[in-house]
Amino acid sequence: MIQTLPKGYDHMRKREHRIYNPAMECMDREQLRELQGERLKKTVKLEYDNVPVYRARMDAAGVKPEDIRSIDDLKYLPFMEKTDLRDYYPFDLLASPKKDIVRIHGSSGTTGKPIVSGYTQNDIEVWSEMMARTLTAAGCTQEDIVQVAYGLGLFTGGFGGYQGANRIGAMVVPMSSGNTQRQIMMMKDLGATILCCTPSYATYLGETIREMGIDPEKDLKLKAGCFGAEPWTEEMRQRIEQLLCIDACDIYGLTEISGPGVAFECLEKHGMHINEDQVIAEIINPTTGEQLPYGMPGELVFTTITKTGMPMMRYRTHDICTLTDDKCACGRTLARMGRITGRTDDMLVIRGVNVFPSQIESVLVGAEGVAPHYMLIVDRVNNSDTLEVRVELTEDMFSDTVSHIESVRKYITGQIKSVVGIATNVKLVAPKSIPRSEGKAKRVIDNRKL
Ligand code: DLL
Repeated sequence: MIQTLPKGYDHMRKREHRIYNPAMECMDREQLRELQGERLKKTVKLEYDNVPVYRARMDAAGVKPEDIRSIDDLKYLPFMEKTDLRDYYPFDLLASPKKDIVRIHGSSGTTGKPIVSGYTQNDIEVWSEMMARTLTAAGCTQEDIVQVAYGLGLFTGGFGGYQGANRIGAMVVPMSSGNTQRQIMMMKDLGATILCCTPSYATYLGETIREMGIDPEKDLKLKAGCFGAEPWTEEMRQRIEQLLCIDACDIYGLTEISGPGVAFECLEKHGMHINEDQVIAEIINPTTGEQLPYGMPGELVFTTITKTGMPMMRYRTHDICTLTDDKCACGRTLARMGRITGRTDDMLVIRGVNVFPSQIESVLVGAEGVAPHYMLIVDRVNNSDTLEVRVELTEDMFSDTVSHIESVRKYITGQIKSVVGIATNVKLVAPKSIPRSEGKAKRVIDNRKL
């Protein structure tokens, strides 16, 4: 665990909260539920009237649009899945005429065809608003310079960052991902104050900045970052904050529900506020589909209530987290989602034990002598599953004695065993031997599936 905070860190943490749209972000929760109910009714009618797939699903479930009278009736609606987006690719889920679709985004996912989402001009506005709120919560104002190092293209990260900053009136530097040295040169020359990229790329940028002899506190103007698109841990947050001398805020979203900005952290960094006037969030039991109360972990499900191009009804994200509507010190009343602790479909089952990569990451990022660059390699040997945890040594530790390195290995092996409950083969490898990522990191290779 990183204990010491860099100079200047404390005052950054105490920066005052800014809210982009207080009327929506701080609404009385009863009033918010009413608004959600009204918007839900409209969206369900739009879907039923215009999308044959929704009409057939609702007819099969015996629900008509007029049966949806408030947000309490949400539970009667059928679920949508990623497979539906593949099956009805590319345009069969559009609820508006194709001529009204002004943009397409997509994500490749891990298997097969991409999934795409169509946006009307209304949807672009809705999404820009969500991203403006997101950046504002991280401290962004019109005075800021926002470096967008998420990929710009079909992926929603780059455009999302661009639109939000643009809506605020900040100066946007649309770098896209990659080209790390140039990225850092521009960051320094232009005096970027806010960074948007994946947490794995933020780590890579931070390390490269240090290697180039740049002191983030003296030579850069960065103050905060909005990092998401992949799972990360509290330990990783501390590492990024220390490397870059910034506040690192989590940001969540998915292509099917607009993109980044569906939920965002404020500077309290106690979970991500969900833009509930635009989406309804539920947590369900992934096996039974039953709604679960706040505080219980389960699968996150979203229903869009303002989108018109490709609205989504009860979309199963397969992401696992908990929700809370406890008061937040920032003043927002929007409920918050906790960190994504895993996905129902990236959970590894090793010799019958459920293992989430995030559990292993939290051990590795907190351990002394290793860098937060790792891969998990799953295999089957003699009909038994094996899990190799390959992690890089830090430069210092790499040149240390063999016996010290072995004691680090034993310590990490023990910690992982106590967290996930199974024995793993921990392999400590040379610094920089694990491929770096400029976008979403690929950390698991499951050879059992080959
Ligand atoms: O990753 C959108 C995005 C871009 C979010 C930039 C945040 C920042 P997709 O490519 O469709 O969209 O992938 C969505 O990524 O279901 C989660 O599994 C994962 N994910 C996104 N944000 C987070 C996060 C974008 N903050 C999928 N923590 C989602 C953990 C995240 N996982």
